[in-house]
Amino acid sequence: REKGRLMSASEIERTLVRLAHEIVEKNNGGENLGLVGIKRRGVPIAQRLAAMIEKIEKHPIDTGVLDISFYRDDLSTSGVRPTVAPGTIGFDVTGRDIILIDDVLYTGRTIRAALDALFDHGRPKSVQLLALIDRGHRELPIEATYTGRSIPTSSREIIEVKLNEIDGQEQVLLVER
Ligand code: 3GP
Ligand code: 5GP
Ligand code: MG
Repeated sequence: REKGRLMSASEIERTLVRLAHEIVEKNNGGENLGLVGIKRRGVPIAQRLAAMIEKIEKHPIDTGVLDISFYRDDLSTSGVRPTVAPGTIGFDVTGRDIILIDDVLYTGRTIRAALDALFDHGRPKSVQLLALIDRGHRELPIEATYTGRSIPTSSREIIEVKLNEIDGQEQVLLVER
């Protein structure tokens, strides 16, 4: 059941522009940056931010993809963590300042698993975290370096992030399960 719209298309756009500038500011122009989007909706967010930073700073930004479903401790039924072949990121993360990017930050378990997966690919110089929405309810000591919006939610609520590249529409909705 829809309870309201949290962000419109133009609000998403303005928020991403602001986050792109924050990233550039915190990383001295971002020559050493690599952006890594977490499937699925972290990926278009990472690509859009990379395009914005490239426009601001006039140098290319490496962008990669992580699919962490095999690394989630609570999604593995056998109790044995499956091994995932490295190589999905597409550039060498060693020595780089990596920004992990997800649409919604919730318990933090996805990010813990993403750090595992990331370090299987190499040894970054630093790792920062960007979430378009922080909905609270953390179960691990993980916080975002860059946050689009902090939206306190109940555990029965879900944030629906709709992005053109995946959903053919652009908005963020608050929904009751
Ligand atoms: P995304 O992968 O495109 O970001 O986790 C799979 C999808 O389910 C996610 O999409 C996310 O948007 C959506 N989702 C919504 N609520 C939840 C939730 O509470 N937990 C998980 N794991 N996924 C959720
Ligand atoms: P975690 O609980 O590990 O922080 O989040 C699990 C995954 O589900 C992450 O990819 C996160 O983006 C997604 N997720 C968690 N809660 C929500 C939600 O309310 N809405 C959406 N769209 N994604 C969510
Ligand atoms: Mg997500």
